[in-house]
Amino acid sequence: MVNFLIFGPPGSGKGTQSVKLAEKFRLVHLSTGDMLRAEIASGTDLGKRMSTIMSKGELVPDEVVIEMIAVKIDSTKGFAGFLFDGFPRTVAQTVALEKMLNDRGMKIDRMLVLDVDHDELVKRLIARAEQSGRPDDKDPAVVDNRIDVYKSKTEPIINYCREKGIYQPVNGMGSIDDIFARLAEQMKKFV
Ligand code: B4P
Repeated sequence: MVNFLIFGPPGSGKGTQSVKLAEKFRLVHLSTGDMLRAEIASGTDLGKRMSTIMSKGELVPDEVVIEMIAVKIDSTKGFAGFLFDGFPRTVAQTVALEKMLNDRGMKIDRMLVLDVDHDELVKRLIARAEQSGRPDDKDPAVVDNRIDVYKSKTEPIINYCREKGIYQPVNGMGSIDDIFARLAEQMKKFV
């Protein structure tokens, strides 16, 4: 099993690239954003509480996403590994993921970080808002808050992973196909 994190600010293309990479490398794509949106769509109490948090551009509590990921890891068999998209988003989530994987004889093999300019992030999210109807994309103040939350709570994971020797920056500017080729080149070294 080989396990990757795909990492970057909101709108950096994590979700877009993960779908293509998971298919190419036969990985299980685990997106906490997609899992949370599915919970909201099914109208559960948990979904209702998470919807309020996400529509403000805040992170949902660590224990909620850690539990979701643990259930998925244990119910998935027969793949080459996992591609974690949008998880972890805090250092506490990173420590929990490492423990979860280590307890099952696995580890985080590589963290691929998409580097994208601030203006390009805002441009992509505004464009997505027109098609997706996602409430967290529609309001520019919420988009700004998501980017601020990324800087304060999520970016510190980069240093944590750099110290572990698994950090790999990737240029996230340009066409979807060009960025895909750069990511695939890095991943090939491990698969
Ligand atoms: P996510 O669903 O993870 O989404 P994201 O960060 O907004 O976007 P992503 O980087 O995946 O962008 P995408 O490929 O779609 O998070 C949403 C919310 O869920 C968070 O704010 C938080 O509240 C909550 N959450 C999720 N995980 C959590 C966790 N672990 N802990 C706590 N809270 C959590 O790309 C964006 C747009 O750009 C798309 O329209 C795409 O088509 C376009 N695009 C992509 N690449 C492009 C390119 N190269 N050129 C032009 N456009 C491009």
